[in-house]
Amino acid sequence: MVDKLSSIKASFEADVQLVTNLEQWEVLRVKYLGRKSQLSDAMSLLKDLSGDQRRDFGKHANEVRTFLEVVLEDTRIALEAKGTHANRIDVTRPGTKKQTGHLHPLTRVEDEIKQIFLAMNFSVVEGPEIETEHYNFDALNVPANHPAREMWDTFWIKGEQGKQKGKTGPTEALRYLLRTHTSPMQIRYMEKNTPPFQIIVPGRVFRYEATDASHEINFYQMEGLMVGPHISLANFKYVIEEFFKKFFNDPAMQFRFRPSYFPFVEPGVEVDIKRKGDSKWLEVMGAGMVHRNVLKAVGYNPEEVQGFAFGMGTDRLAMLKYKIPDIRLLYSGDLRFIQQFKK
Ligand code: FA5
Repeated sequence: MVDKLSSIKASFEADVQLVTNLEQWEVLRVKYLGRKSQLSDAMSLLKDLSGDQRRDFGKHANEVRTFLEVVLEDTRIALEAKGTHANRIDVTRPGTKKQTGHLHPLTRVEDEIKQIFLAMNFSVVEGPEIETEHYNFDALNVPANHPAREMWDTFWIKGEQGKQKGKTGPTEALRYLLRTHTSPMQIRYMEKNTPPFQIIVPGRVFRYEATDASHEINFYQMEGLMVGPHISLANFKYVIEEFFKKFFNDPAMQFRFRPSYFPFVEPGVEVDIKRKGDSKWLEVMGAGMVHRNVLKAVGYNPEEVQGFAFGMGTDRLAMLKYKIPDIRLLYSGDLRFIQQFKK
């Protein structure tokens, strides 16, 4: 009988060496301490033994049971510690990259433009995307049937939408449209503010035209307006040259100011730039001195204050800066394109 206990203990000692995880440990526990274990069988024979034998055997069996319990418990603790250890972060393993959001290239370019003008003491103001015919055209010296309206193919909103309010408003019924440029904000701002001031107006504009690599029906502009006593084209030239040199980080870039026509400025200019490495001139904006008629219509005296205004295509500037070959990529929602602009 005592030999039986010794052999249980020996086989347990051999088996416990092979246990490598908690599942195997549980199997081992059941095998050696469970109700159907050899030890349990041996104990059940106790009742058949005589007094001394029973005492000796019982003592021995209890020692073996205690031994098994202690070793099993130590083994469990060791296995658990090993398991916890395996779950710990291994800092030497390559990590999994977290996908984070970032700004759209157009938002980024708009922010860059704003920062440069803010540093020159301009304020940022915004206006409505749905405009009245009055602010988009009439108040900008483009009355109905004026041929210059052809310059801006327009999305009109059906029906008449009420009477015009405001200093420059006509009395007739109003038509609404999707603004074709950010210039209407020139009028809205001048109606409510007194010079001197300098503002930029970022915003989305719409044109009813065919799309191609450089034309969208929905794109972004950045308007600029500076009004005050003695403001001249020389001020415009300085401000805009400063802006472009900073925007393209090219202090040696060249500029060309060509005469142009926009009904709300006189004289009107088109600005071309040539950067380091550019082989030809690039047209970047329309601009000019605010037309006397426009100043008068908002209640300013053109003898006392003058101003310059400009309007540039934010998309086109983004395309030039980041060498984007097709404007439509900016609106494609193609993540392969967008993710190139992660900072
Ligand atoms: C205007 O919209 C005038 N309001 C600009 C202005 C403001 C002139 C103040 C004088 C004083 P224009 O139609 O040229 O002008 O548009 C200005 C810029 O918008 C263009 O130089 C170009 O960069 C951009 N642009 C015009 N049409 C599109 C288009 N379909 N897609 C993308 N960008 C365009």
